[in-house]
Amino acid sequence: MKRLVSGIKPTGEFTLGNYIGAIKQFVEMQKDYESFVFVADLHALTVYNDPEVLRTRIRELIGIYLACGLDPKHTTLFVQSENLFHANLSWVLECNSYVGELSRMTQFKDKSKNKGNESISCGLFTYPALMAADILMYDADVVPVGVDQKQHVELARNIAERFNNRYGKTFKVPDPMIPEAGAKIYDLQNPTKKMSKTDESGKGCIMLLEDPSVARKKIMSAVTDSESKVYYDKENKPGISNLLVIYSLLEHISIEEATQKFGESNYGSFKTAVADSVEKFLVELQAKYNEIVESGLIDEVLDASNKKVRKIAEEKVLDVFKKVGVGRY
Ligand code: AQP
Repeated sequence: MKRLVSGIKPTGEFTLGNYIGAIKQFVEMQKDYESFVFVADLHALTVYNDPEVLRTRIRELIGIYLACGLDPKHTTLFVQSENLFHANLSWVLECNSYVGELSRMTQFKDKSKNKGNESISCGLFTYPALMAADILMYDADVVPVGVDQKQHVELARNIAERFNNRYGKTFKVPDPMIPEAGAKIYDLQNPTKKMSKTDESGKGCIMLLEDPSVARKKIMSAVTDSESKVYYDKENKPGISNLLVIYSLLEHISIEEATQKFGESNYGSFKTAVADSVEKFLVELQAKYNEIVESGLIDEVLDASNKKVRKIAEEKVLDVFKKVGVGRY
């Protein structure tokens, strides 16, 4: 069975963008792939996070993964930092990456924009090497990610090929997998910008654990355009197109079907339908989440998976250490 590896950073309240762009894919693929899905907590350290809040978010994300339908029978869920080998492999891969290629990462350029060098952490610059370690550690065949992370998976491929050429075949070269629809969900107030969990105002983001009635209001006040016809046109109607994508994915229909359904509707009734759909999704998700939190399942799942991922990772890191010549192996 082919392997799938992916993760999410616990850097803020998890969004509908994280669900549609990432978790939904993991759930749909878990029966066909041996899946490893983790909480990328070491990645969260690239910017300052309050330690108590970070600890809370780590558990929250495991609860969300389970509530969204990741099944421990098919998916190994784990916390990245609890497998100490990720940081070891990351260092070796960092030493096999170049400043030039890391400087070309658009996420780094975006996240460091308007900040001086004295306030950008070195980790923000080098974290794609850690991401490569997360992926290459488990010999991933596919890495499902939103479109914004595709460049990092391509970098992981380059690092794997370079390492294999230098030291002999060690890593599988992974493929990124981008969902066809909904690869990027946009901010409801600024539909040309990605819906992001570290957005300061939060008005344009649907949070997975927020009060569903608040989420409803956010949909109702989403920015649209002055025309009054519902159809998909990402360039000229980014707000309506974003809502169509959200609706179609939550209702499991195509964008064409959603467009047909609302082609004659005004924006008010279209938004009401999207708000109903989002509200229903959140109510059901949160009910499952609360049940999971109370059941103690989170620790049970993590304790069981830790042994498995550490064993795989130790073997890989020792092989790498041997090949590069460090230690007494
Ligand atoms: N708006 C989005 N649309 C589609 N996919 C998204 N993802 C995140 N936001 C959207 C996908 O979720 C996965 C995990 O991402 P992450 O949280 O580890 O990092 P990120 O992409 O940087 O997410 P955020 O929300 O923007 O977080 P911050 O603000 O902390 O950087 C990835 O597959 C991502 O594509």
